[in-house]
Formats: sequence, structure tokens, C-alpha cells
Amino acid sequence: MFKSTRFKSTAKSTILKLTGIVALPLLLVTAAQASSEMRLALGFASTQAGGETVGSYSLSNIASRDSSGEFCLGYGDRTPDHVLTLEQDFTQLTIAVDSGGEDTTLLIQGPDNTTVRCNDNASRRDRDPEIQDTFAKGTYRVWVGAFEQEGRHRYNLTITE
Ligand SMILES: [Ca+2]
Repeated sequence: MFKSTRFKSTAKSTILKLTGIVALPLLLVTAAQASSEMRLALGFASTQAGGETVGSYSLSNIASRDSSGEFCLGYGDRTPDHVLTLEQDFTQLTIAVDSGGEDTTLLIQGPDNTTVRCNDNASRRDRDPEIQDTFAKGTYRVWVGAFEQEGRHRYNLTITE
């Protein structure tokens, strides 16, 4: 009788421990998949969104090169970090990443799946990326990657008209 109670108690505590171990990775996956959403109309001037690079998904899986032949580099999550909806056509937008000196990359897909823009380094001295272009009205998916796999870098994404 004593032995049986003791066994039950041990079994219960093992189940609780297992539940704890299983629940943690599920929470982390959910957090990594959340995309920040932005809607921009003409005249917004400038806006920012923060984030952190994480992941082992090679962004070259989305496109190996962009529409102008630039390589799509870096690693991130399978889902976009930011979803950007433009309510009108913009003759010029600058989308820049600032991680404070780390090596990050940028991939923008949209408004259709086949149009991709990529950048690794804004300049020879700046390893954060920047894309300046004309953007038609529509929804764009934005990935900020780390140049090295699993690289974790906090960044600010700045969009300027
Ligand atoms: Ca870079």
C-alpha cells in the first residue's frame, strides 16, 4: 500500500516535468513566428519597427538572387519578420536595418511572390542592409536575416519616404 502511493506520486511528478519540457519549445516557436504588421499611406514620412534575427532557414530558399541580380543571403525564420502594406504607390521608399554594427541581411518579397529585393550590406563600411526603390501599392513580406546561421542580433527597421 505504501509502495503503491509512492509510485503514483512519482509518476505524477514525472508527467508534470515532461509537460514543462514540451510546452517551452512550443512557446518559443509561436514567439518566433509572430510578424509585426505595418500599414503606410503617402505622407507618413518615417516609421520604425524593432526585431531580433533568429533562425536557420536560408533566405536563398525564397530566391537565390533578386530581380536585379543581387544575391539573397542570410538566415532567418520561415515566416516574415514584418508585413508591410502600402496603401498607395510610393515613388521612393528607403528600408534600412540598423543592428548597431552586426552583419544582417534584408529580403523583401511582394506585392506578388515572384518580385524579390535583396541586400546584404548598405555599403562597404556598413554590414547592415538598405534597400531604396520604387514600391507599388500592395503587401510586402520583409525578412531580416543574420549573415551567419542562428545569429541573434537585435535591430531597428526604419522605413523612410
Ligand atoms: Ca550584411
